[in-house]
Amino acid sequence: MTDGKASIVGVIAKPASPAAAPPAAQRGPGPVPGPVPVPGAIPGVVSGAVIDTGPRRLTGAEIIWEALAAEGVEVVFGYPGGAIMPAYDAMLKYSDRIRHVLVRHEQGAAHMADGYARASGRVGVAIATSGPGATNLVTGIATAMMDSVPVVFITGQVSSTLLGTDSFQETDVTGVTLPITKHNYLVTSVDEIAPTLREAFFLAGSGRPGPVLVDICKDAQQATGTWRPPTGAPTLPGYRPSPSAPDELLEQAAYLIDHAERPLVLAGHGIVKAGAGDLLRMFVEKAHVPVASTLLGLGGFPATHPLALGMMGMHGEAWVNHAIQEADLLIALGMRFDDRVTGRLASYAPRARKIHVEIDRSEVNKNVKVDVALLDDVGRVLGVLTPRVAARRREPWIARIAALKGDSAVRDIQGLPDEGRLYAAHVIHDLWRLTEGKALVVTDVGQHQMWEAQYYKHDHPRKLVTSGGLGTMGFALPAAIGARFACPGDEVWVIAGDGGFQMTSCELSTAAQEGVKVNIAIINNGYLGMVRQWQQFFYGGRYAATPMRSPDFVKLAEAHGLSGMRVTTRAEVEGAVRAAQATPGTVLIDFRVEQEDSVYPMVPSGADLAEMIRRPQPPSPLVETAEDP
Ligand SMILES: Cc1cc2nc3c(=O)[nH]c(=O)nc-3n(C[C@H](O)[C@H](O)[C@H](O)COP(=O)(O)OP(=O)(O)OC[C@H]3O[C@@H](n4cnc5c(N)ncnc54)[C@H](O)[C@@H]3O)c2cc1C
Ligand SMILES: Cc1ncc(C[n+]2csc(CCOP(=O)(O)OP(=O)(O)O)c2C)c(N)n1
Ligand SMILES: [Mg+2]
Repeated sequence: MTDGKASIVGVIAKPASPAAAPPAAQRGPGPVPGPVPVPGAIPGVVSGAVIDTGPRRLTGAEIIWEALAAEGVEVVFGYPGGAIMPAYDAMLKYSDRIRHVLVRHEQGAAHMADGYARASGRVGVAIATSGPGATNLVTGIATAMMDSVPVVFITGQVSSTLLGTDSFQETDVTGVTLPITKHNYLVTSVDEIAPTLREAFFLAGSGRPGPVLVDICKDAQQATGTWRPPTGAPTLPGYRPSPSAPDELLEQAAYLIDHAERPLVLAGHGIVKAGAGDLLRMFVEKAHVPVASTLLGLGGFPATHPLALGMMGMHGEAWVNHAIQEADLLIALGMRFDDRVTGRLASYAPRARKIHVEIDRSEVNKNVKVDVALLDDVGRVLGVLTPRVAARRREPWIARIAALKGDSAVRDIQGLPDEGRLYAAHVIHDLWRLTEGKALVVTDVGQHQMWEAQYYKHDHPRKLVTSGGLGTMGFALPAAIGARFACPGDEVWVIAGDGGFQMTSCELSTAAQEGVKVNIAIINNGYLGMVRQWQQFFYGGRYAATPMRSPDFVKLAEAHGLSGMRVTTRAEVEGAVRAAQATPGTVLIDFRVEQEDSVYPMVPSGADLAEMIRRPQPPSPLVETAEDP
């Protein structure tokens, strides 16, 4: 199983019901009024109708939309321009089948498609024109690539007759994106459009998911060809998206697990992607193995489960990092031993044998040498392993980890007296409490991202959307808009820094025009906080280019026709969050938090995992406590 759930069954035109929103083509530029959308349905899109199966003569531009509809696409995020104009013109005929969301910058389209894909498990779609439109997608493509997110990017290209002539808005976008896509295509003739898009969706969603770019020449869009609805999966010689681990290796893994006294599961993004959370729970409950999660694995295993330890790595829990260093067996499930996770490789988990379950051969033995590599889907492996491992208890090991927690549990500062100061940790803890841990949270990158990982306990998969591998500032707002389209019934919260939010704040306008409801918490510390923290710790406290002045975020929201609030004390947090929840449309809250707080613990880059910088004790009021109320 993978993220790719793109259906080959079509979503077909049938007359819109009177209750449905008007087709996108008829909408004016103003906000689209109306209720919060129904779960599982994109407003204005009629799904589940009967497919027209016969071949038809259509333009390449029309074939693009037929192909998208055949993949089950309900929403695309994009921005028009010359080389993609034929496709946009044809789109008007398909507006009751596929909703187009007009972004304010192509980077926003990429992140929206990415957020849609992460939240739904389906393939996201973003569209842009050639040249600057395509190059504006690049950061979003790289973001999706680093975190293995299935997105199909469609770009217009100059006519095939002009290729290589430096014609207007010509960029070699397949060349530019070669290293940051799972695969890419340049399409020069109308006959290639349908089979190429078919392959693109298959590649994006199968095996280790990832972004695929299809660059389509303008003359191919304008020419006429024959559209045939696709049947069956494409045949791609040499592409083996579903490897299968041999039985003897599975036996070896079961043996190592049965004979380990201090085993630890490292649960990664692959658990979320494979939808293997329940299988993981059955496995660890039987074998009695505690679970540490990567940032992208959070939610794959319920944070409130007794065997859940929390996040590992640079800003992970101290006891998790110590447990990794003391473990005698690591069972790495769908995670790639990122350097933020391992610290210094030479001293990483020195006492542990290692089992690595991984779908992509290139990840095996890349950073960490392992004893047993199971090249397979993690869900399938867990399904096979659980009946083979012994049911046993490991109380001494569990007790040892509890002792490691000891008085070092930094978390849960909410019991501290309200001294009138507002800490980011307070805000995020309160958000967790006030949303009952059920919100779909989309974070930006920086200190607030780490505090979210530490203080918002995710019990469900796909409810934390965050850029891990590339760490892309500006990700949160557009990704949240995309996630809201994927999960219209969810309460969506953006948690962003004052710096990163400004990188894509233009998408407030998209939220307003499209009538999208997301709540935005800006953790406003007046700094590029994470960089400031490094300057404080490692650069002698010299704050080079990190103090940051911001616009009045409340007025910014209001300028977009949205609601804004400002919170400066902890006493105001609950009222503001409740008001945001109750207010229709996107709401922004500017939380003015302590400016020079830091994220603890911290493993300095390249240090041993056990060498953590810990929160200084008084005078800081954030005292470490073992209490976890
Ligand atoms: C400021 C900042 C600080 C950070 N600090 C931390 C930190 O303290 N701790 C931390 O954990 N991260 C941290 N990160 C994130 C870190 O950089 C990585 O993105 C993250 O650790 C990667 O997690 P992962 O390996 O689970 O996911 P991915 O990078 O997505 O890797 C998933 C792996 O699973 C495999 N896979 C996918 N599907 C399947 C399947 N069906 N079956 C089997 N295998 C599959 C993939 O091939 C891939 O190798 C930080 C990021 C930022 C921006
Ligand atoms: C596009 C981009 N540029 C630069 C960085 C480097 N960087 C990482 S965190 C950070 C600071 C983020 O500041 P802010 O958004 O205010 O969040 P805070 O850390 O203060 O919570 C910077 C500049 C990045 N990750 N992404
Ligand atoms: Mg900041």
